Amino acid sequence: MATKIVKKGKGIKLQEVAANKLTKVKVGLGWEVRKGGQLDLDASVFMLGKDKKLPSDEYFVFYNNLQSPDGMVRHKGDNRTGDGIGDDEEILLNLPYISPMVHELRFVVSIYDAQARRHNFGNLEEAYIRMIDLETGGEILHYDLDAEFSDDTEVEFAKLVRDGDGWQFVPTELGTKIGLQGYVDRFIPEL
Ligand SMILES: [Ca+2]
Ligand SMILES: [Ca+2]
Repeated sequence: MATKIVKKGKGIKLQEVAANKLTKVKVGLGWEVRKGGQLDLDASVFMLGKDKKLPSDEYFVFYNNLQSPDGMVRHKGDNRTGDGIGDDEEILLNLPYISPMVHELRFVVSIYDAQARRHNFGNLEEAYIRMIDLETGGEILHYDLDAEFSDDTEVEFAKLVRDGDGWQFVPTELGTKIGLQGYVDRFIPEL
């Protein structure tokens, strides 16, 4: 049975998060591979307009595009091995200054080339995705990926939706097997 992994008691409470007070946020992704294995996890952010599509390719922040056009979403660089403890990949967000054309942020963690390599989160010794409110230092979300999403190859783990002057925080925990490209296809506007 799946464990409940949103840690409500830790850091700031989810109710407080809902009060649209988030400003600076960090996404942290950490993983450890079983001995002899190799697995590359990637954290990404899709910045969507009112139509729930990317205004342009540059609003997809990932390992090949480390900064959004407004500079307010910054990926600190691809990590391909997960070696070492703590966050192996980090994305920093400065919410109040995100371009007004962006109405929603979708957060996805994926396994690189998972289908060809027949990988899923269950192949990992330990893997987590977390979000931290940098103003308080508190964790607002923490998913144990190998335990909760062992059969999946990606998880859309949270979204932030523009709400008045702030952003509504919604943990989503949607496990999928469509690949990161599947998300790109979903969010690219139809010609
Ligand atoms: Ca990576
Ligand atoms: Ca690690």
